[in-house]
This record gives sequence, structure tokens and C-alpha cells, in this order.
Amino acid sequence: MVTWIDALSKTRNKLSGALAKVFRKSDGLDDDTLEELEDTLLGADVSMSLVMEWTEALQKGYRGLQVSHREIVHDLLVGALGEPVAFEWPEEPRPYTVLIVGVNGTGKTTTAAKLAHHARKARLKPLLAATDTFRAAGADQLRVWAERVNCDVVAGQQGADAAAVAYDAVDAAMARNSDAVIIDTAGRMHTKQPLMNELGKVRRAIKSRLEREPDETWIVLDAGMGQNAIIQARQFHEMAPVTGVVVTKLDGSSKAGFVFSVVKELGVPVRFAGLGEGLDDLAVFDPSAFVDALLGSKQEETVQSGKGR
Ligand SMILES: Nc1nc2c(ncn2[C@@H]2O[C@H](COP(=O)(O)OP(=O)(O)OP(=O)(O)O)[C@@H](O)[C@H]2O)c(=O)[nH]1
Ligand SMILES: [Mg+2]
Repeated sequence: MVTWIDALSKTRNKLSGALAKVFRKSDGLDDDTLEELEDTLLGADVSMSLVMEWTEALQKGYRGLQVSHREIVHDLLVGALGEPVAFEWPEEPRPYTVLIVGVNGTGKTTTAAKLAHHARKARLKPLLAATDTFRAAGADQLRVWAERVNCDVVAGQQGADAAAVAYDAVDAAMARNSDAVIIDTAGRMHTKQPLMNELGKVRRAIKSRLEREPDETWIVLDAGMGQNAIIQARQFHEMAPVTGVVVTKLDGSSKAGFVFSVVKELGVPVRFAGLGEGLDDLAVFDPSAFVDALLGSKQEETVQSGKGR
């Protein structure tokens, strides 16, 4: 199982030099230190507006405060990540319905399987729905995952109507008293209108059987995609209002600052993070754990700043 500390090592290494300098300053921050910090944060894919906001707050925060510099930075970063409530499967409504959307190859199918596994570990009965009917492999891939997770699966034939498969899956989940239904969808470019319309149809089909909107619509964004992912997410939001984000492939990325931009620009919480390819490599997004892993442990920090003196 990949941990936050492991997954964020590349971004942490990238940030550590500039942060160590900031942590070491005992009086105000000089222009050089601030500039280096700004460049480093931008390089880690934090958006420009957020970088400006932070450096301004840091300059102010450094004057006359009695808390450690690490604490100021920590609170600033955690504060930028929105509500600190970690996701738990709610008791109701049943079946709790999660629609997974996103562009091609971001990790939707893997995430759907990991979510089913997460629900199983919470002693729930999930059902996986494969509405990716473009490719024969779409359904097969999710069937294989369902077997590994040991959960129910409803998969459409290649060429079947994705909305009809979504309807059948919700229907099956209701008939089988499933606690959660996780609906994987085909990857689609946000610029291809017919495919985006299909997503609207899938959503309406779910609503017609469930008699309510899907409880969650989570967009899966690949951490390596940078600012373009924000544009994609906005387009998806128009067709299927997004209630949360799953950021995948954070492991190996040196641009985990992307997560801050997502929260700031989209105004929806990050619910989960993909930290690897295995079933257990999905972490409930916890702002404090995330920031701690970015900044390194306090001990590490002491050692680092000690070295620099
Ligand atoms: N390292 C890493 N790889 C991941 C993660 N999530 C998914 N992947 C990999 O990304 C690749 C694509 O994953 P899929 O789940 O098939 O992506 P998808 O969005 O369903 O793709 P399409 O259905 O073709 O749009 C696979 O090789 C996965 O193993 C992650 O968090 N970390
Ligand atoms: Mg897929």
C-alpha cells in the first residue's frame, strides 16, 4: 500500500529547498526568498492566483506572530483545501449512487474498482456498473476488477446504450439491496459534444430509476494533466454537476500542488486520491495528512534546517 509520504516524495523534494529557507527566516521574508518560493510553487502546479494569495499572507503572517513558520505555512495550505471532513459512506440514501466521469485514461475504471473495495472494507455491499460500452475491453476490465473485489457487477455489451446499462445497474442494485452503486463511464473528451450529451442521458437514466439525482458525481483528474484538467472539469460540470474530485496518479507526480488549484478553481472537495495502481492505493483525501506529507515531518524539517546553518 502506497502512503501519502511515499506518494508525495517527488513534490516534497521539489518544494523542500524553498520551504526550508522560508522556515529558517526569523524576521520578515526578503524578496529573494519569496520569489524562490513563488517559482517553486508554480513549478509544482499551484495556480498563479493561489501563489499570490499565499505569499501575501506569508508576508503579513510573519510579522509579530509567535507561532512557528512551519505552522503558518501548514495552516495556510490546509485552509486552502476546503472542508476538512474526510469522506465516509453515508448511512443513507440507499443505494448510495456514485457516477464516475472524466476524460480518457485518467483512471476512472481503476478508481471505480478501488471505491468498491473501499466500500467492501467498510462492510458494505457495493455493485459496480460498467457503462463503457465503446470497447469490449471496457466491460471486461471492470468484470475482472469486480472479481478481485468480490462484488456484484452489471456490464453492458459492446455497443449497448450506456444510459440503459446505467438504468439496469441501478435497478439491479435496488433489487439486490446493494448499499452503493459505483457507475464507471467511458472516457470522453470534454470538447466532443455528442459524448457529453450521452453523459447527460446516463444521468437522466439514473435519475428516472432512482427517483433522485445520483448522490455523487466525481470527476477523475490525472495529477499530471495540470491546468488543462480544470478546463475539462468545468465542461463536465455543465453536463453533470460535479460534487467531488478524485485526483489520480499522485504517486510519481512532482506536481501535487495541482490539488490546491483544483479546490480553488472548482470549489468542490477532493474526496479521494489515487496513490498507485493497486486496489488499496486509494486514500480518503485528508487535507492535514496531505499537507504534512508535502512539508515533510517536523523532525525532518529540524534536521534539514539544522543542516543549512
Ligand atoms: N500510478 C498510478 N496509476 C494509476 C492510478 N490510477 C490509475 N492508474 C493507471 O492508469 C491507467 C489507466 O487507468 P484506467 O482506470 O483504465 O483509466 P480510465 O479512465 O478508465 O481509461 P478510459 O476508460 O480508457 O478512459 C492504468 O494503467 C492504471 O493502472 C494511480 O492512482 N496511480
Ligand atoms: Mg475505463
